[in-house]
Amino acid sequence: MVILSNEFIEATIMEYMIPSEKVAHVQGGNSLEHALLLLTKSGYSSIPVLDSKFRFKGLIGSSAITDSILGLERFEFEKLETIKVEEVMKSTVPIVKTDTALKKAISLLVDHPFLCVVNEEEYFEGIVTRRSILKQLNREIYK
Ligand code: 4BW
Repeated sequence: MVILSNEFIEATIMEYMIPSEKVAHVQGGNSLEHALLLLTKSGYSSIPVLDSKFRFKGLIGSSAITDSILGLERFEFEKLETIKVEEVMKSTVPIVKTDTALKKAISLLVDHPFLCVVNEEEYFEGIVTRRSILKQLNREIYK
């Protein structure tokens, strides 16, 4: 039987967070063309949307973008530069605070590939990904 250490179970998400400066993101006022370029270049399927003050606003993903330009018979690519990210982004997503317990984050990560972390003033601090948690869990299992 694998017994997880208290250190792991009682940790807060801060220890596993990818800091904001390393997270690819867009602003709500950016065009879908800009967002799609960033998503394609970064290789990520979904990234956070922030406002000009670095407050978290939602998530934008490549499938939401392609869906928004899907016409009756073709993709209307010319629309990419006229539609703004804030019109298409998903804003009802779970967010966690910097002091959220790891246990809570793990249960949310069952349904979401990553969680956005905000501080008390709602400013974006970074993300916690499935990978960062599974990496540590893997270490716990084999130590
Ligand atoms: O470009 C990549 N670099 C690395 N190192 N891994 C990647 C990359 N693209 C995908 N991956 C891997 C990761 O293991 O595929 C998984 C799923 O990617 P996703 O969801 O569908 O684009 C990645 O799993 P993860 O690290 O647990 O990340 C979960 C999700 O978190 C990603 C993406 O939506 C988001 N994400 C991760 N790091 C990010 C990020 N978004 C913006 N900036 C980052 N630095």
